[in-house]
Amino acid sequence: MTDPALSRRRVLAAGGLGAGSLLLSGCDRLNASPAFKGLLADVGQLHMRAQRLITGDALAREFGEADMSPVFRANGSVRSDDPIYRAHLGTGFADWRLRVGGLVRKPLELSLDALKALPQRSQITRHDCVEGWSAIGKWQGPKLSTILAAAGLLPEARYAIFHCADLLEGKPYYESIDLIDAFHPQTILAWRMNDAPLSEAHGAPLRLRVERQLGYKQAKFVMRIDLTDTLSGIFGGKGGYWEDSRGYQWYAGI
Ligand SMILES: Nc1nc2c(c(=O)[nH]1)N[C@H]1C(S)=C(S)[C@@H](COP(=O)(O)O)O[C@H]1N2
Ligand SMILES: [Mo]
Repeated sequence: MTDPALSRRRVLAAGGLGAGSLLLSGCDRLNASPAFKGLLADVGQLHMRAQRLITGDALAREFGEADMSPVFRANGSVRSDDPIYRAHLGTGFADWRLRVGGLVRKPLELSLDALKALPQRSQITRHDCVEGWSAIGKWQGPKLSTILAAAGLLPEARYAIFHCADLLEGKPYYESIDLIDAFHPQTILAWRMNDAPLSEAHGAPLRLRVERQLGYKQAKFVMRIDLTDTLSGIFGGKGGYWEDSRGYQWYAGI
């Protein structure tokens, strides 16, 4: 119902706010009432929640410095025996490059310095491993969205695949996320953890932090990011090392 005359008649029938000025002052009075303000706030919350459900933009909870775990254990691979990786580790990753390719307009090769020079995000979040432990840590690095924007996605791009330097039980570790999580504001490529450069055990020089997902999605030792239109044909086709080998859930939302 958008007929102004009709809605005006309804207003009049409902209690007699007549002229424009009266309507205004009526609104002012309403606005001043605490109950009405509360109602507006509730509607705002509801709208935000609904919108985030639709856009997938809900943020993972962030914590304060005081909440950081005194010990953040390292899990899965805590080193890579790949000779090229070991050589890069030995030289402080000075000549190492993160490669970004696949369904992009402009493939990139980014040095650690280049990644550090991009706008940074820092976040204190809780890491939840399916093996039954959690830890709160601080992560810093450029947003993945910044890097993907620089590479320019081709229209067919659907997934970002993270190729890692380590093998688990002889097989390369890898992970993947869709573009909603890839462009999520808390999805970063962390080179810094708890105010220090990432250690080897935690995935030096670079790891994924995708904060609304379980521990196994947080790919360590990330060497290459490939944009694809499908997960099939990549290793076991289920989108990740654990997904392929143990049938772990691909989305792995917390
Ligand atoms: N490349 C690689 N990434 C990985 C793993 C791994 O074995 N290799 N293990 C995963 C699992 S199961 C967890 S819980 C976290 C552990 O991260 P942390 O060592 O920093 O605690 O890394 C994830 N990312
Ligand atoms: Mo894990």
